[in-house]
Amino acid sequence: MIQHLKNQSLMDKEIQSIIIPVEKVAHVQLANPLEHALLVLIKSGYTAIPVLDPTFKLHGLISKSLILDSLLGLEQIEVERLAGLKVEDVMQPSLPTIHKEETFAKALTLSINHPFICVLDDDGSFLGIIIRSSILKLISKYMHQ
Ligand code: 4BW
Repeated sequence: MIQHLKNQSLMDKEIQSIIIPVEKVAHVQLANPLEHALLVLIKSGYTAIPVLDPTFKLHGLISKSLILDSLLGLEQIEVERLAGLKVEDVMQPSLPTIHKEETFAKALTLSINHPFICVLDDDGSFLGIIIRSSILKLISKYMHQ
């Protein structure tokens, strides 16, 4: 199968065709109240989403589990903590990124451990994300050709 995929040059392809552009990516800003991030996560249905700044630079990732962890008291969830926290206090600052002109092979490797990968421009601006399901869909398409 790998030989087949290589013959089809899938692995050498750039990843532009499967990028979800920034305007379609649910995201929050560094300075947003944590409660806002929780609402975006609940309403969008996603587990985790990117954190950007006002100039669309990527700063990290916020997830339902990071938020719940931040509310964990000794014996109970302390929901009142939500009011005093911002996204930047709780976000995970490291997350996988890929340059828009890198190959599908790199995106595939990163997707083994990450459900989505952030795509960056030459100047580090956030362009969008590549999601694991798009990667699997493309491989499936090539396999069935
Ligand atoms: O709202 C949803 N619509 C659809 N069609 N599928 C969904 C939705 N929410 C979840 N799913 C499915 C997808 O198959 O569950 C998978 C895991 O979701 P996640 O991780 O844990 O919220 C989804 O897999 P995926 O499409 O490969 O997406 C992988 C991850 O990428 C998601 C989420 O963290 C992120 N993501 C996907 N689309 C996004 C997004 N983040 C922000 N904006 C988007 N538009």
